[in-house]
Amino acid sequence: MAILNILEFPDSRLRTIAKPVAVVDDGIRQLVDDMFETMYEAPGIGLAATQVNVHKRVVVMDLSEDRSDPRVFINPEFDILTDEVEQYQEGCLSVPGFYENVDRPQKVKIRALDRDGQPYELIAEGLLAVCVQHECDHLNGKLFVDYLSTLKRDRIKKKLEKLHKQNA
Ligand code: QAP
Ligand code: CO
Repeated sequence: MAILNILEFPDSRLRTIAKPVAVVDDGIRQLVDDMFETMYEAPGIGLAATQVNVHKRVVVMDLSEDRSDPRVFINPEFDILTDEVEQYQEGCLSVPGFYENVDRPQKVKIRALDRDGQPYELIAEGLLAVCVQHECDHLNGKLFVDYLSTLKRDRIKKKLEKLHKQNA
């Protein structure tokens, strides 16, 4: 297992569109394990492979308090099941220290492969629905800050750029 480096906004590599996984093999399972270790260490509740500069459609998530509910989504897709939107305060390991409200559809039906390559479906509401949409966005090169005003996004960008310069 290994802790992977997490890319931070405004790194242009976060804009890469991830490729579908053709075969769920041991290499993908190794990536999944490393992503869990990286997410738990951060700590976070969700991580997309894009964030660790691997451009494959792989997401890991654990919304439990005690890290007892690891979920794997390979080649995830979702359908929106309701017109209702819900506002959640979102954060992101790639946008550390910033949390903003985002509106998203409240109920989705998810299709994905598990770590054995078996397809499954899941109806999600609440935080799970929000988190799946947030992580699927990463696989398409999109970040939660893209839903904010240009002013807010530019402020976050400048602050993070300043921090990155200080740390360089
Ligand atoms: C995505 O985000 C998410 O700023 C997962 O300093 C979050 O795990 C979807 C984190 C909220 C929906 C709602 C963020 C850790 C973790 C930070 C995360 C930070 C340290 C974020
Ligand atoms: Co994120």
